[in-house]
Formats: sequence, structure tokens, C-alpha cells
Amino acid sequence: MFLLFVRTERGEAVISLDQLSNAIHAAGFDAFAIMPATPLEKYLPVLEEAQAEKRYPAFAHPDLKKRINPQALQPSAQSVISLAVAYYTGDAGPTPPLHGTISRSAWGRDYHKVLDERMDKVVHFLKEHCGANKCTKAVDTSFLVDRALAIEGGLGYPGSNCAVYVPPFGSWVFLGEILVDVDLSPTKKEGQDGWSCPIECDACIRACPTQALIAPGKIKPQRCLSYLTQTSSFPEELREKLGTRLWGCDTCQQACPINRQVEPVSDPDFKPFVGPHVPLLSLLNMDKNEFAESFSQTSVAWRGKNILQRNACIVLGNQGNPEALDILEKTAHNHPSLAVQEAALWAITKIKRKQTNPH
Ligand code: B12
Repeated sequence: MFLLFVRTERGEAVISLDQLSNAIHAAGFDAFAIMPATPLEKYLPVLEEAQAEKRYPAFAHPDLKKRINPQALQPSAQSVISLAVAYYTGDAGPTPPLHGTISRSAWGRDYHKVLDERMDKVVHFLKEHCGANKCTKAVDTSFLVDRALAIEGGLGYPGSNCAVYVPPFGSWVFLGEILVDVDLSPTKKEGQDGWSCPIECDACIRACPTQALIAPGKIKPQRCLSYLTQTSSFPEELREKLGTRLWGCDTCQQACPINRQVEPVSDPDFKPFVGPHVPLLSLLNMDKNEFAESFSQTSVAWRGKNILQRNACIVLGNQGNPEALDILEKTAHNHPSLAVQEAALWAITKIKRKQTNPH
């Protein structure tokens, strides 16, 4: 039996790794790795290069040294438990007319909430059985680089599309971590140092509609469709590339041969809650309360109603269906947001152009 040595202020305790593993799986996680809470120095140059080449995401914290240092978040942290939850629940199927498609990571309940609730159970176990006093949870909610921690701990490896793959779930995993003030034995095995995509077929790079992926592990977020569906301005020259995507983009993950072998999981939290396909005409008719009623349980809600309605206009323009013209005209004249009005006008022009010149 693999034993986990737990060094606490009150001495040394021993629990089996199986006990901790059982608690983590019972809490709803599919995989985990334990590592020391020391700075991840080897990732600093990766982040610095992204910043120097203007590929650093605008949403992300600018202090790079802080981002690779778990103790900057919790000074008493001794160990980090990096955690993964699988979310591939089956295929979306084709997008019906006048619908827009939501990326898989936003189909179910908001993963930030789901992982946070599940981490509470692990924290309880750590406090009850491992002598922990202070634990800090993070899932996309701190300045730490979730993917770097997952790679460093040996939980997964990076694909050329930047995503972290956790076998056998592919890259269809959410990541989170718990920082804990006890010293747990690391779980990384000898030789488990995957630092690049194992097949390097570059299918993801070739599939990216906007050439946002410029080389293995390197992305220009400003061109990534997932990013553009979340930001307040959407450059005109990239709007056609959005196709029928209403929120997020899964193209670089769907193109991956490893991901195509992944078996669906049946996690009820990640079964489609809204979508995967959303009717766009009713979305454009929604007021704030109706929007909150439909989307507040999902991770789509954080950027608010106007961004999603702006995306809906662009998708309708791309679909070129004249049935959307009435609501687009109303939106162009009456919508309180200038950005949504402008996107509606753009869509009207596209649909009318298609009517006069179907090819
Ligand atoms: C900002 C952000 C974005 C931005 C920028 C994405 C990006 N690639 O940087 C945008 C909006 C585009 C985005 C999109 C998506 N995101 Co996002 N995002 C984040 C966030 C908040 C920060 C990421 C960040 O710091 N990027 C800066 C770069 C430099 O860091 P990084 O990509 O994380 O890269 C590290 C590893 O990729 C690794 N690496 C990878 N390959 C290689 C190769 C080599 C040679 C080396 C040396 C290193 C290396 O090194 C990097 C630095 O340490 C994280 C949460 C968090 N706090 O970490 C979620 C996160 C990365 N996103 C996530 C998800 C699910 C997505 C989407 C799939 C959502 C969707 N369907 O639309 C897409 C995927 C796009 C893509 N191909 O990366 C998950 C990823 C899970 C996974 N299995 O990898 C995260 C971890 C959220 C979570 N907690 O689950 N996202």
C-alpha cells in the first residue's frame, strides 16, 4: 500500500494514499496530483515569452512571478493538490437553423461553482484526517496558472492546442487546485514529465479557424474565437469565422485525434443545462430577468446579456436566414447597447447581400 506522509506542526501522521484518493474521488473528482507548493520556475519563461510577444491574455493577472508561486496565494501552503473533473458528456450534433452553439465547457452548471463545492468536501477531509488548518481553493478564480500546476504535478500533459490532457479523459477536463498547509508526499512518478504533445500531428493548429494557434503550445488570445465571444469588441474581419458559435470554441479540441477516442462521462452537473444549441430569436427577445433565469446557473452568464446578444446577431448574419430579419431590424433600432445595435446592422447587411447574391 502506498503511504502518504503528512508532516504537520503537531508531528508526523501517516494515512494511505488510497484513503485520500477515495475521498477525492468520492467528492466528484476524476484525477488528482500532489506537489510541493514551491514556485514553478520553469514556467516563468513561457509566460514571459507570451507577454513579450503580446500573446498574454488580457484577462490574466500581469504579475508573472506571483502567478507561478502558490505561496503568493497562501503563504503557509506546503503542498498543492491539483484536481481534474471530466466533462465530455457526448456530442452536440449539428447546429439547427436559427440556433447558436455553446462550447462544451459551458453546457452544464457553472464549473467554477461545481468544482468549488466538490473541493469543500476534500478540504473537510484534509482538516479531519491530515491535520490541515488552512486550505485555499482555486478554480480559474485566482492568479495561479491552473494548467501549469496540472502539468508540473504530473496530472496531465500539454497538447499543441495549449490544453492540458488528463488520460483517459483527453483535454475535456476542468482544472482546480487546493493549497494546503501540510506537507503531503508528491505523487509524480519517475519519468512522468510530459512537456509537449505526444503525437504532434498539429491537427489542432490546422483546424483553428482564425490561426490563433501559431505554434505548438502558443496561442494569440486576441484571435481565439473563445476569447472574442467574451470580449466587448469583435473585429469585423473575424466575424465570419465565428460561424455558428454563440459562446466559446471547441474546434482545437474537437480536431484532436486523442480527444476523439474519449468515452463520455455521465456527470449530471455537466449534462446540457442550456444548449448545446440555443434558439437565437428568443435570445434576442430576452430582457435582463429572462436572461438571468435561463443562464445564471451557467458559466455563460459572467459577461452578461449584451455580449451574448451581440454574438447572436453575428451568428444570425453568418447563417444568412431571412427569417431573422424582423428581430434584427428591431434590435438595430431599439436595443439599449450600441455594440448590439451595430452587430444587428452588420447581420442585416450580410443577410440582404446573401439574398441578392446567394453564392
Ligand atoms: C485567460 C484564459 C483563457 C483565454 C486565453 C487562453 C490561453 N491559452 O492562454 C481564452 C479566453 C482564449 C481561453 C479559452 C479557453 N479556455 Co481558458 N482560461 C484562461 C485562464 C483564466 C488563464 C490562462 C492563462 O494564464 N493563459 C496564459 C498562458 C501562458 O497560460 P496557459 O495556456 O494556461 O499555458 C500554460 C500551459 O499551457 C503550459 N504549456 C502548454 N503547452 C506548452 C508547451 C510548451 C513547450 C511549454 C513549455 C508549456 C506549455 O505552459 C503555459 C504556461 O505555464 C485559465 C484559468 C487559470 N487561472 O489558469 C483558463 C483555462 C486555461 N481555460 C480553460 C478552458 C476550458 C478554455 C476553453 C477550452 C473554453 C472554450 N471551450 O472556449 C478555451 C481553450 C482555448 C485554448 N486553446 O487555450 C481551462 C483549461 C482546461 C484544460 N484542460 O486545459 C482553464 C484551466 C480553466 C479551468 N480551471 O479549468 N481561456
